[in-house]
Amino acid sequence: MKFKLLIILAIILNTGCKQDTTKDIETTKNEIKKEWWKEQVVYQIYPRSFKDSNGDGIGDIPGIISKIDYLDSLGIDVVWLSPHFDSPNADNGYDIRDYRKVMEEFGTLEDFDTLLNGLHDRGIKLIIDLVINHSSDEHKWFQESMSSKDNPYRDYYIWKPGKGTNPPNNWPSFFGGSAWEQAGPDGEYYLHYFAKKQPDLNWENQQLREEIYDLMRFWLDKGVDGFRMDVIALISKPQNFDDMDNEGLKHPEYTYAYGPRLHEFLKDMNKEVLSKYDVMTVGEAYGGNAEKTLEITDERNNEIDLAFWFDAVRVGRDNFKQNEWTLPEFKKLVKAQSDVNSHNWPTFFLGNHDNPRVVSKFGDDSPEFRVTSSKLLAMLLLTQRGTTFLYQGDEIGMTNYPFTSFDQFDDVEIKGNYNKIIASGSTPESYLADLNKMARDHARTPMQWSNTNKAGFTSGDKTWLGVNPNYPEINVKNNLQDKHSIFHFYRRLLNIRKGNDNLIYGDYKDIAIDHPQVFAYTRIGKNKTYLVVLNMSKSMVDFSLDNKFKGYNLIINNLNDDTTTIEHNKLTLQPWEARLYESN
Ligand code: TEU
Ligand code: CA
Repeated sequence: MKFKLLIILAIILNTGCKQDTTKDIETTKNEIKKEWWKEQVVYQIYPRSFKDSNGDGIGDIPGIISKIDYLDSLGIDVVWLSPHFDSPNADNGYDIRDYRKVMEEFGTLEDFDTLLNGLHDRGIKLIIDLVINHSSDEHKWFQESMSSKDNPYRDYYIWKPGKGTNPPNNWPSFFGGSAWEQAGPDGEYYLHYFAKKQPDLNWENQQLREEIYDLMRFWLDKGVDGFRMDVIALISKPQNFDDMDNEGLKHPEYTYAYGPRLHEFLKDMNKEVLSKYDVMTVGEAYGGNAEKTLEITDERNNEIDLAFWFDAVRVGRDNFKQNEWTLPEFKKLVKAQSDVNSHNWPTFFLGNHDNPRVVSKFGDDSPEFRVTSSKLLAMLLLTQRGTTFLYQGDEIGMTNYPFTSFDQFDDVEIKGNYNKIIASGSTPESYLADLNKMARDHARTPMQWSNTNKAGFTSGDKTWLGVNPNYPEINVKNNLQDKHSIFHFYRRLLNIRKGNDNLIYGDYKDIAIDHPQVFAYTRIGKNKTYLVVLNMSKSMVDFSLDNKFKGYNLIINNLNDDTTTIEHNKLTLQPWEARLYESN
């Protein structure tokens, strides 16, 4: 009897021990400080393309207001509004003429307040786009600055004399041609990293910095919940203004970004402005490497909260070419940005207004797999570690636009770089083929609301950029009606994520990083582990799991409403199948 008891005791102790070892491996490695902005899912609106309220073919703020209930029903937490400020639209609002005025085509300041209050009433926050690396050349500061060398605003921008009949140096603009343009009565050149109509502001000038702090306070005092900061890593300019060598010219962003005073400027902005409000900031950290990006978001440095890294989103991209890429390559980039130390908090996104549609890049937009792969991408997006950014239209699986000629594009970047790209050996046909993979305009076509005229985007008969011809099938109305739609899948996942500390703060561990078709990872929370298994291919795959996942429950998948428990360690995954399991 005694002996039997001992054996039973030994068995109990033994299993107990075993469980403990697994637990040991699976406890979170870092104590992460909880912050509201770490827990958000942000929905990006490109106002020009979201919803037109007055039939002029251009989206506007009253249009967005009419869709607040839609956003609320999706279940997102924050709206990021791409620039809504007064602008001559050389770059669709990323060229601001007056930082305190609303773009006339978009509405009025009253409309903005109505939008802000409408969102707040439903518990949705609003962050706005802060474009402070450059302004419009039509901004009054620039008009003054250009007027004479002695004007008090002269130093708000960066002016240099030319070298003979040439610009001050060989720096290129991202949007084609030299980064210098001659202007004003005395023949000097001003610096513009982007279009000629986007002169770079001179952050070396203390008074300019104060002006920017003031305009930030203007919007913060209205109650906005933070900023997305456009090309923030570019604001401090390298001061030597030396010519770039050939290597430098291939990727000028590495010369332009992370200038000598960037940290100083960001710390000062934080101290003077941001620290006085409970807001979130996310910087577009284009042009740096991991180490540099981590420095601006390290919480011990008091600069900005979050940054967008582009390595994963732009996998396979080389300037204007989208090359082939492999899944392990992508997974390694995701790991690098998701698995950062406890002093930083990552962001996760798969697309935005500068990149192609996510299903066309990362999924399969063929009729056979568009819905399934869009849902898989929804699961990838909403189970990652980091503040999450969802771009408008991805929640209904909008695809790239089938461009057949150059006059269908609007983008200043495409037009500006045409000559350079043809001169470098591309033919118009090959450039068009490249653009069909990566152009910014894919993400900017009007949101597809219904199967009626112009996809229900406008009541008029024209739109500022063409509507994708697939709108009769791909639209919000269809998605809302069908409970198995992409929209409803997003909604269910958003609901699983909301307030779920295990999923939000859990450690990230890729469990099959070299697998060529399957993206599989765990999110190890304090008292629950999630297992995500994604077949990112159009063939069936057998995938083996470690025994420790036995007993995990399938809580949502993208093929049917089944829920099951893992009994065998071998899963058979259908093409583009996505599964989310939970430990018990
Ligand atoms: O983007 C900066 C940026 O990284 C891109 O312009 C990039 O150079 C390009 O997309 C490569 O294809 C921000 C905004 O997001 C973008 O819309 C603006 O055009 C740009 O800044 C200038 O404000
Ligand atoms: Ca309009």
